[in-house]
Amino acid sequence: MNDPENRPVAVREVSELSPDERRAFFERDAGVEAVREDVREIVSRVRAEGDVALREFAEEFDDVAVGNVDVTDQAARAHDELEDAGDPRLEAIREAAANVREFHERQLPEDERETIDGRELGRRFRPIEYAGVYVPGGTAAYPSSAIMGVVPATVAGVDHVAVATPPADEINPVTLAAIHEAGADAVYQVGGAQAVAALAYGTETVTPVQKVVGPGNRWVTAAKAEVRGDVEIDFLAGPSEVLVLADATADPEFVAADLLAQAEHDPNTSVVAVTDDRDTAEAITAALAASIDERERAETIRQGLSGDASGVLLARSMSEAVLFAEEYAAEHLSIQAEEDEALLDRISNVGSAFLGPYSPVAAGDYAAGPNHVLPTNGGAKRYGGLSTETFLRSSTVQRLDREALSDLSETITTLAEAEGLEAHAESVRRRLE
Ligand code: HSO
Ligand code: ZN
Repeated sequence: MNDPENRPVAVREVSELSPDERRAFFERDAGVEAVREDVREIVSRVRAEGDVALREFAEEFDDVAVGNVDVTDQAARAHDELEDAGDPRLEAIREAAANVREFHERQLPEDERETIDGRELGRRFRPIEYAGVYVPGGTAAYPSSAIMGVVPATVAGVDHVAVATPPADEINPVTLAAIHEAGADAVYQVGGAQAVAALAYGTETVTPVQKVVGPGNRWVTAAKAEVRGDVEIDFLAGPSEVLVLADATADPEFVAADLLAQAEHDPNTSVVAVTDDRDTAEAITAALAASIDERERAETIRQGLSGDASGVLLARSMSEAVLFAEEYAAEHLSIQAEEDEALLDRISNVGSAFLGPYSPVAAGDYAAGPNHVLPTNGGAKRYGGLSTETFLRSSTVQRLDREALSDLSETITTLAEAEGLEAHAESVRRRLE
C-alpha cells in the first residue's frame, strides 16, 4: 500500500503538466457536453407530452411506475412520521436549516431611498413569485440540497416554492421531510433533465416556475443550459469539485479526507490538491491509498480520483499553487496552510472558501450556514453561488423636484438631441416652461 507505484493517484508537478493535462483541469466540463443532444430530446418531449413523458422517463431511467407526480402530501407525512418517532435526523435537518436561514437572512437587502440634489433615488427588492428547486437523488440522498435551495427562497419571500426530486418506489423519507421542513409548497417526483424541463415549461401536474435552481448531475446541468433563456436559472452547478491548497503545515490526512469526500458524489467529479511541499504531496497520495478501500463508495471515488481533472500536484512555490487555483476556479477551495488569509487574498475565482484545519468542505455542505449550491466547471470566474438574492429582483425608483429637473435639463436635452430623439427633449422642456 505504501509503494508509490500502487497508489490510486501519483504526484505530478504543476510545471511539467502538458498543455492537454492543463486543459483537462481548466476546461473541465464533467461530461456535460456529451449528453447535450440527449437532453435536448428529453426536454422537447416533456414540452410536447407533459405528464405522459414524465411517466415514461421514470420507467426508462428510474425503473419506477409513477402514479401521482405530485407528492406534496407524501412529504408532509414523511415529515410527521419522523417527528412522531423523535427521529434525530429531523433534529439535524432543523439545526442545519436554522444555520442556513440565519446566514441567508443576513443577505436580505433593505429597500432604500436617498435624496441627492433634489433627486430622490432608491432601490426596492421583491421576490420572484414562482421558484423551482431541484433536489438530486440517485445513488445518494440529498436532504441538504433541499435545505440549501428552499430555505433561501423562503427567506427571500417567494410565494410558491416547488421542488422536484427523482421518483423511487419509496422516495427517501429524510429527503421528503427536509423538503417539507424547509418550507416547500409543492413537491413533484421527477428527476434528471425531465425535472428541469417540467419545472421550466410545466405539465398537467407541474406548475411552471420563473426560475429553476439547484445542483445536479450532468443531465440536470445540461438541461438547465438547455432551458436557459425560456426560464431563468441560477447557474450551472454540476458534480461537486474541490481544490485544496496545502503547505507543509497541512495535515495530509485531512487533505485526503476532503478529496475523498467530494469524490464520492459522482464519478465525473474533479478533486485536486496542490502543495509546495514534496513530503506533503507524497503523504496525501499515501493517505488516499490507505483509506480509499475503507470508504463505502470506494468505486465512485476511484473513478473520480482517476479522472483527468483530478490529482495531487506539486508546485514550486505557494505562488505557483495560487496561480493554479485562480485558473482552476474551484467550486470549493480549501486552504490548509499557515498563511491562509494571505493566500485567499490573491484568489478571486472561487465558489466557497474553507480556511484552516477545522473547516472541512462537509461542514459547508451540510450545516455551517453558507450555501452549497455553487458554480462548478470554472463558473466561479463569472458568478457566485446560490444566495437570497437569487430569488429577488430589484427595481429602482426616482422622483425629481422642479429644481433638480431644471438643473439637469441641459444635460438631458443635449443627449436627447445627440441621439436624434427630439420628443425626449421636449418632454423635459414642456415641464419647465
Ligand atoms: N458538495 C455538494 C453538496 C453536498 N454534499 C450535499 C453533501 N451533500 C455540492 O456543493
Ligand atoms: Zn459534498
